[in-house]
Formats: sequence, C-alpha cells, structure tokens
Amino acid sequence: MGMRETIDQMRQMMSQELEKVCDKQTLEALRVRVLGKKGELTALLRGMGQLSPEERPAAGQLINDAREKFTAMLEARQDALRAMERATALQRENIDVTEPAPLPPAGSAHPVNIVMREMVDCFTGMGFEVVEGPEIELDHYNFELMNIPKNHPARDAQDTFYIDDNIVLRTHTSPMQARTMLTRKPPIRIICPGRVFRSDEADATHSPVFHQMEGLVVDRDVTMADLRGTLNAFAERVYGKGITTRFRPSFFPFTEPSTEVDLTCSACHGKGCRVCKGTGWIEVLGAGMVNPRVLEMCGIDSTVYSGFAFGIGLDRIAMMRYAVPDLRLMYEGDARFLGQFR
Ligand code: 2NL
Repeated sequence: MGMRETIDQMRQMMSQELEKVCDKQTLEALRVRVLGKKGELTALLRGMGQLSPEERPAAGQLINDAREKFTAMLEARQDALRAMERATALQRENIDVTEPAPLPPAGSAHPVNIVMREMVDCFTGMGFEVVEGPEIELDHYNFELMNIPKNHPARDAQDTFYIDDNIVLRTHTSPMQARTMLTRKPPIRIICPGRVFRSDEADATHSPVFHQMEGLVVDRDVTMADLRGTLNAFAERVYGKGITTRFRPSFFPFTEPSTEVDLTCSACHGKGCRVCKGTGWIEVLGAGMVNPRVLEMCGIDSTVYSGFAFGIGLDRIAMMRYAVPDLRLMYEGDARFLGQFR
C-alpha cells in the first residue's frame, strides 16, 4: 500500500472516530494515537528513511500536509465539544423567571394590635389624629398635669415604675395628650394608642405591661352629648349594628364628671348571658369631661374651651374577642399562640 493510501485510511479512521468522541480524554487519546511520539503518522515519518532521496520531498510534503489536516480536524472537534459543553451548561443554569417563588414565612398580627388597628381606623375615620410618644415619661406629664398630685394613691410606688424621682414608665397614654394640649391650639381631636406600665404581679388578668388607647377632644362647646355620640358611633362601627353604650357615674382625677362606659354585650345582644353575667352589658372604657384644672394646667382657657376624654384598655377587649383565657399568653411570645390570629 502506498503512502497516499495509508494517509487516506488514517484520515477516514480519524473522521469516524472523531464523530464518536464526546469528551476531552478520548479526543486526547486519539491525538496521541495519530500525532503522538509513537503515533501512526509519526511512525510514517520515521519510515521515510527507507525511501529513496528522490521520493523523500514528496512524501515529506504529504506527511506534513496530513499533520496539518489532522491537527485541524482535532481542533474542529475540540471546538465542537466546547460549544456543546457550553450549551448544556447554559441549559442547566437557565432560570425560569416565571416560576412562582416560594413565599417567605409570613408573620401575623398580634391580637392586641388587631384590636388597636380596628379602633384607630374607626377614630381616624371620625377625624381623629393618631399621636404617639415616649413610654418613659416625666412625672409632671404622667401625674401632675393629670391632676394626680403627690401622695395621690394612684402614684403609689406599688403601681408605678419609677426610674427616679421625676421619671416614670407611663401608667397611661395621657401624658402624650397633655403634651399635645401644651403645644397646639384647639380644636384638638386625637387618639393615643400605646403601651403602658403598672407594677402589678402578673396573673391571668394582670400584666406589668399592657395597652391602652385614649381619646381627647378639645374645642368650644364640647359636651357630654358629643362624648356619647362619639362612643355610640365607635360601638356600632367596631362591634356591629345595635351595639350601644350605657354611662354609669364614676370618678377619675382628670375628668369631671367621669363615667364608666358599658357596651351592649355582643354575645347576647343585651339579652343577658354568661359572658355579661346576665346584665346585658360589658364594661369597656372610662371617660368624662376633661377636668377644667387639667385644661388650665395644659395652657387651655377653660372658660372658652371644654373637652371630653376616654380611655380604653385594649388587652381585655382582645381577650374577650378571641376568648383568650390568660393575659400572660399575650406577652409570652409563644409562636403557637400567636400563629392563630391570621
Ligand atoms: C380607663 C379610664 C380614662 C381619660 C382616660 C384623659 C386624658 C386627658 C384628660 C382627661 Cl389628657 N382624661 N383620659 C379620661 C377618662 C378615663 O381612662 O379606665 N382607662 C382604661
């Protein structure tokens, strides 16, 4: 067999083999088999010694051309392999941007916050503005301006957390209302929701931290009828049609007159049941006409202006609404409890 045929066979073998090659190692093995030091084409080059001097240049040319050709074939295959590798990598790494993402675990609102938000919605709907302020307060705002003088039982160290002689953890949200009266002119229509503190032993119905929302309206000609109308509207909005209020006389140092406010029992609609102990009413808040002394101390002329105020304990309302048997559950942060209010 002549050299030309041998090379031609080699070329055929290579193109057959190359088609099957699908990884770098096999490709390299084929290169070594043909072009390596002990390769088939190299052997052919070595065999040139047997040829006559006249035949050598043509044979050398053939072998060199073949080497170039084979190298190009191997490279072409290598390029094809790289392209395939890239294509599969792209395929693998392809991101489906339309695939719905797994949602992060969502939290849920705290029962006290659910109640607070509903009430805030109700009162802001009636034109009240939300005002928030510090939980650490001056004795002056928390007590003095609320007509609770030194030695008043409400200031007893048993009830109040004192930071020092002049600084306390607010025992109600009233100090923020005093701050508002001191810095604004009537008409004032505000609600102050927030965390308040009393030095109570924790049990099923007491906690040293709890929540309150107070409301305050100061303007010319504000009367108890305005208070009644506002609270009746609140009762219907938050508890539903047919729920109204009942006022019973009471006493607070910061209001005069003062009243305890009951709402129609929403469990029996006033007929009398276990929830309301047969009375048809549930005690929900305290209220009254702002004591003129409080108005004066807060820089408001009580001969021109009058006001009403109310305070609602939010924790007890949340407990009744969701039948929570123990107030401590509200503050323990147990996810099994909190996860139930979605
Ligand atoms: C209750 C009673 C009440 C107020 C809070 C108030 C605020 C100012 C002036 C006058 Cl700035 N009063 N707040 C009035 C009456 C009752 O809360 O039992 N809360 C749970």
